Amino acid sequence: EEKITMTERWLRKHSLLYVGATRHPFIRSIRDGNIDLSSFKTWLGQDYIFVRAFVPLVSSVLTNAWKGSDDSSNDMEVILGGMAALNDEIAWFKKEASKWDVHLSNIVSQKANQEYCRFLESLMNPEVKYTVAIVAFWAIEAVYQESFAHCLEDGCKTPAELQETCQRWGNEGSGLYCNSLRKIADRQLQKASDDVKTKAEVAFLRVLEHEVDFWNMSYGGT
Ligand code: HMH
Repeated sequence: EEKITMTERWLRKHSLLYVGATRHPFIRSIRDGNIDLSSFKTWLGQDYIFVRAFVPLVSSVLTNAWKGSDDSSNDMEVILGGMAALNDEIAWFKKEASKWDVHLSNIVSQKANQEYCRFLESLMNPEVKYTVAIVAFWAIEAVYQESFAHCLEDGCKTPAELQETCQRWGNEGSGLYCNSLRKIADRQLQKASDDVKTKAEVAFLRVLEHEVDFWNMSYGGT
């Protein structure tokens, strides 16, 4: 009998939803070079709001790693690396927004974004186990990594002015970072109770659904 990890099992079981999140028409339109630039600007402004709400979640996961992980020094280093990248990302959003003439201070969070941010907040609840939060965290990062890596493959027609965006999430280092998060998630899942495993699988599915809604929101334009 083949031994597979829990995340691998879930990726196979929910592959339709996973592919829906990682190969969304928004991503396909970048890859095919026919993206509507107003969609891209919508995504840019909304994702800036999202990333700022993501920082407190990562901070909460970091605290839980320090308190409750079996390998807290490894986990803390990986998560802290993610925090550092987010610091960089916020600066990048500001620079990119000015390039596209998007005014970040005027942007209002749209419904799908508000709902995703509310979900992030729910993961910071003290009752939520480290295992559940780290699974969600991995899934959030993995969807972006895989989506944008898809726009960098040979033969893509990704517009030159969007290459940097795709590189930011789709680069090799970002892939290694996601693998580190996935290893932490699988290690935690291995010793988790059935109840925690179920909650983690639900959190994984919620992330995929929110990601699809987020792309839909951007794809639909302003
Ligand atoms: C909506 N999901 C969304 N935005 C992001 N920046 C990431 C994931 C990963 O960083």
